[in-house]
Amino acid sequence: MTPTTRTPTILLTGFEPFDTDPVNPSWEIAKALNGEHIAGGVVHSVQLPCVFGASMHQLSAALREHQPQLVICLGLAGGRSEITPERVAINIDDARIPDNADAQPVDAPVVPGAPSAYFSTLPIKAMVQAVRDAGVPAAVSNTAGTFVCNHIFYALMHQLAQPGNASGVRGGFVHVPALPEQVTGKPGTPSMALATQVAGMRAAIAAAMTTHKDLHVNAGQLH
Ligand code: PCA
Repeated sequence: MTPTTRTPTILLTGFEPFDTDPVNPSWEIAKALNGEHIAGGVVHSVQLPCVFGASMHQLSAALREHQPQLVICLGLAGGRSEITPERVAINIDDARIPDNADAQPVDAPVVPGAPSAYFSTLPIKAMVQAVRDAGVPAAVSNTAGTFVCNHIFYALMHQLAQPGNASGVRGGFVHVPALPEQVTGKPGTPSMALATQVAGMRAAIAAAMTTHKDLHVNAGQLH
């Protein structure tokens, strides 16, 4: 039998709306890119609940089902003006607001007994450069917070760090700004149009697919 070569899958997740917002740009972006071929891979988008625990289980199921080569989880970071690939996931759940199932953990580990933190295995600096080259503001972020986005980012990196990931699937997390319609009543709050966010993420995904050694450029912050 001749072996069939499958187009590599890029798993792209976005979150359902949370808090008081009726929309979450992270899912709108993922939905818009679902089925697109980018740099030799095909995007498969999955929506995750904004719920501690359940989001992690649904992500694990999606990883098993789709066997992706690359995984990028997206989430909204209200108040940010750029597309921000995250550098590090930490092993803590500390919720300022309840999740969509009304849970509000305080100082609980994401995975008990697991390492304190994991770095993204995405080429975050090359991604920032590629997004900027596409004409879209981007920056490396050094904190994904301690809510459900950090939770899913940590769960992803923990799973990819297990010996079962022998083929070296890479993954990480990108926070995105609010949509203009989310901030109409909030003067001074940054936002970015959906089409711009989609174009930025398309460039970021292409960079992640094609860059195996990240750029050695400074993206540090003093605080
Ligand atoms: N943003 C939240 C959770 C879901 C989302 O889109 C966060 O940054 O944790």
